[in-house]
Amino acid sequence: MALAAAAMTTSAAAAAPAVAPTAIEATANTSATPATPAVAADAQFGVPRPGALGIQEQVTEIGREAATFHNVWLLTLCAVISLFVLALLAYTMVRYRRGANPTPSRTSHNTFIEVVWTLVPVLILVAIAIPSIRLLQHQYSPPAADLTVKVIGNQWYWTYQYPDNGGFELVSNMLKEQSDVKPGERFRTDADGPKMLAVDERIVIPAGKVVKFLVTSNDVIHAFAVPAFWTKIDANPGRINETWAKVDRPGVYFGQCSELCGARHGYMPIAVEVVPEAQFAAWVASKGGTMPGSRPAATPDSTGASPVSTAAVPAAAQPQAAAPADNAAVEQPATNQAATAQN
Ligand SMILES: [Cu+2]
Repeated sequence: MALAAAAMTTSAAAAAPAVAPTAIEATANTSATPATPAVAADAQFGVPRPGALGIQEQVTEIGREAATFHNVWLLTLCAVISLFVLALLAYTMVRYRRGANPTPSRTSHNTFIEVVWTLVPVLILVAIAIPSIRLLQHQYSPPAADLTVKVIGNQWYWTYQYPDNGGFELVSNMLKEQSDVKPGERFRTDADGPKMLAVDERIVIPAGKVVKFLVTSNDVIHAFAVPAFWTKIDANPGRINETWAKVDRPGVYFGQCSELCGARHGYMPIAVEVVPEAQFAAWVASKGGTMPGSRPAATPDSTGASPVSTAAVPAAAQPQAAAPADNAAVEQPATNQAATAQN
C-alpha cells in the first residue's frame, strides 16, 4: 500500500491527468481486499443496544454537549415541572374536594399569582434557550475541515466521494444475510456489524480530524444520520447541505437513512469507520486516491480553491474503471429493480 501511495504521489506530481489511469491500476492491484472489514464492529459504541435506554454513547464533542444538555438539563427540568404540576393537582383535589371545602372561594384575580405564573414559564424558556442556542452555534460554526466527504443519497443506497483525495467514489450497499445470497456472494458477518446496519463499503475517516460532510441526493430526499455523532441532515436533490464531525475514538459507527424515501428506505444503512490517520492514508491509497499533503503546492489544480470541482475529472473516471473490482456497483441496478418489483 505504501508503494502504491508513493507511485500515486509521483504520478500526481508529474501531471494531473495521469492520476486516473494510475488510480485504476492501484485499485485493480488491491482488488483482492479481504471481504472481512479491517475494523470489527463494536457492541458498545455506534450501535443500538438491545434493551438500552436513552441516547447512544456520543463520540463527538458536539454529541457530548447535546447529550448532556438533554440528559442533565432538559430531562431534569421536565421531571421537576411534571412532579410539581402533579403534586399541585393532587393537593388541590384532596384539600379542596367538596367534602372538605363545601363553600368554594369566589376569588377570580390575584395579581401576585398571575405575575408568578407568567414570569416563571418565561424564565424556564430562557433557561432552555440559552444552552440550546449555544449548542446550535457550536454545531453551525465548525472548525476548518481537514477532510471533505461528499455524501450522495440514492434510491436505495449511498455513494461517497472523497474530493480531497483524488475524487474516488464508493458505492455503499447494505450487506445481505447469508441465507439471502447466492453461493460465492458476500454476506454479512458479525465483524461487519449488526443485521440491517452492516454495509459493503464503509465511509472511512481519520480519528481526531474535522470531517466535513457535503450531503446531497440523486433522486428524492434522504437524510444522512449517525446517532453516535449527533448528526442528522437532509440529503436534498439539487442542493448541498453541510454537516461535520470530529471523532476521537476509532471504531465503527452505524446510522440509517432518516427520511422516508421509498420502498427500500429501511435498507440503506450508513457505516462510518474511524481509523488512525496512518491507516486512513493507507486506505485512501488502496482505493486509488491520494492524500492532499502529498501533492505539490504548485500544481495548478491542487485542492486549494474548490476541492469539489478539481475532483470532477477523476471522480468521473475512476468509479467506472474500478467497477469490475466492485461487485456492489455492478449489482446495484439489479438489486433496485428486484426491490421495486417486489414492492
Ligand atoms: Cu433514503
